[in-house]
Amino acid sequence: MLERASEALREAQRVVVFTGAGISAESGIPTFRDAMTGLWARYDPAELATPQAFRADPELVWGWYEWRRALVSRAQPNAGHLAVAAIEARVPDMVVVTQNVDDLHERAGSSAPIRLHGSLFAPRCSACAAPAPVPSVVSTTSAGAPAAGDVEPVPEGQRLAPPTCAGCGGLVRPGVVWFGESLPADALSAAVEAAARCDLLLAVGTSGVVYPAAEIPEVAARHKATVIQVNPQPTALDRVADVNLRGPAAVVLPELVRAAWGDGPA
Ligand code: BV8
Repeated sequence: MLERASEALREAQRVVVFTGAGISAESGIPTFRDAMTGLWARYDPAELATPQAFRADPELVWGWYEWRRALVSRAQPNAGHLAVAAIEARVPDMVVVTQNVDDLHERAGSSAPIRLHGSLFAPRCSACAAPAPVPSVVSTTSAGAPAAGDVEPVPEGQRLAPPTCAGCGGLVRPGVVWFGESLPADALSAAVEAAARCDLLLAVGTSGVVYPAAEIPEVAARHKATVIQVNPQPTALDRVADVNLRGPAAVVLPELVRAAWGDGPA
């Protein structure tokens, strides 16, 4: 399997790497469906990641996203993210399409991932949509405000009042795509176009259940690209994958890069 996958990767001229929450799991970021650890266990993420939830209880939803942003800010990219950047360094025509809202691909060296579901680091006004500053610190600790730029851990389940827009006074919301919201049209069309023209798509760490993002590997398969999946578990994408590499991204992706080009990611 690894031999066939590495040969296809080495021969590929146009590559798309399509990632989900699983690629960040080994950085300590819970995947979307197990993100509800601890106090958050009593909420269904699909309920919390909605405009309705934010309207009903903005402090609960803002607290959840700030907890996740603090977690990401204190995490490091893992060998899986680094291997994706290593592939980008070897395949000139390569596009990263991510469903994730963390910034670990960028921090690993991927230049400009297509972000289908937005980012934890691009808050905006929920009323006038003006971009809002990322809070420099999350002032939740009673031990005085940490130095600017330090992101204190946010206790799980902590309600936090969202900031208000400097322009119109509206509530600031996370810059992510919630369930029931349309994906950014330019990002989605760029991702579909990249999938339609690639000759290899690597699907990493996604359950393939959230649409329309989950269509991306299907578009590649329809256009006769080789689809390789990296995931320790079976997923909805098994039916479109030509090769299933069963294992964690931080182990399998560096192995794949070494097998394809003889040396590990820098
Ligand atoms: C929309 C941002 C139009 C927020 C997220 C059919 C067609 C179209 C839409 C729908 C449809 N049916 C239902 C819908 C609606 C809905 C949807 O798809 N629902 C699903 C649940 C059925 N889709 C939408 O609402 C989308 N919008 O359709 O707009 C519209 C407009 C108006 C009115 C109606 C419709 C918007 C969807 C975007 C939602 N936002 N994220 C946030 O992050 O809080 S989605 C969220 O789930 C994540 O961001 C992630 O992108 C997504 C998928 O999760 P995964 O990344 O796959 O993560 P998951 O936990 O599921 O799986 C992790 C995988 O990793 C597992 O397989 C595991 O085995 C693996 N793994 C674990 N460890 C490792 C690993 N892999 C490798 N290595 C490891 N170490």
